[in-house]
Amino acid sequence: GRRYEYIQVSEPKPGVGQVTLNRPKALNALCTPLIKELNQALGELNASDSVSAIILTGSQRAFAAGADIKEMQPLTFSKAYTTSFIEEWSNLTTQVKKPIIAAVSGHALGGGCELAMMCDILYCTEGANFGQPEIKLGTIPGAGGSQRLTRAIGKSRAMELILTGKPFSGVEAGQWGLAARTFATYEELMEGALKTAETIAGYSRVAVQACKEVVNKSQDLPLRDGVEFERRVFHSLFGSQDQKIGMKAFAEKKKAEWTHE
Ligand code: CO8
Repeated sequence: GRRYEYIQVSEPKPGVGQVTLNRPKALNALCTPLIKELNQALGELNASDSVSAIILTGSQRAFAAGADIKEMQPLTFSKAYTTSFIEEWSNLTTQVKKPIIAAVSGHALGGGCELAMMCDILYCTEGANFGQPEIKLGTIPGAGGSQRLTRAIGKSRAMELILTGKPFSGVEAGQWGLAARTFATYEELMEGALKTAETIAGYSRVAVQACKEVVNKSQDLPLRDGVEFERRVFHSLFGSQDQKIGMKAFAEKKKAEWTHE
């Protein structure tokens, strides 16, 4: 919409919200005002009663070419430390309870790669250009890249990529399991992301939020605790209307009409 300078927000299908990074002159480099707008838009989509799933995307040429290097260049340690530089990036993973699908085409470098990895499902084009090139700038990944890339593709590969700064392709992202699916073209990518978002939006919002919560717990908890956490949440869903509605619809061979309660 008109309210934003660096992003666009839309609802391409019922139940689906989309945020499109829109700073083409800098290949969607993630300056602080862009991150502020992104957080605001995601907060609103999260609170919206009409949205169940979210797509986060950039342009065909760039998902995002990283944090804004020109903004960071003069930054000092004391300034970064006292202002908790980039801490608000984590809002994306903590405040948004609805699933976010990253649709990545073109460059996803540095903070752009990290932003994509913060999302719940990552789709990309085969030609997408991922990488953690911070080492070339005399620094390191700062928005979770060293942790999320390593968990996603294993230590040896992540170490090699982060230490050399070498980019990797969408094909490799798919082969290594960083991307859930890859697509030959940009159009197919956007269509695929929309289809998946619509599928998710067709389910009970209560169950969808619980799915996201329990899967994410697997990243933080040991298996035993994770399985126990899952069971507790599973038990709690017997308190939802939608569990009754879903199972009744199955028994009666009808389509469930979710109340999201
Ligand atoms: N920051 C600021 N401006 C950028 C960035 C960036 N990350 N990337 C591209 N731009 C700008 C260029 O400066 C250029 O602007 P101008 O026209 O005014 O010179 C414009 O975008 C177009 O870029 P290019 O002309 O370079 O386009 P090419 O097609 O020739 O090259 C590349 C595309 C390969 C993507 C190239 O632009 C590039 O290498 N960009 C930098 C990639 C990079 O190093 N990213 C990592 C940044 S560090 C980081 O993300 C640290 C994360 C820490 C946590 C998050 C903190 C917020």
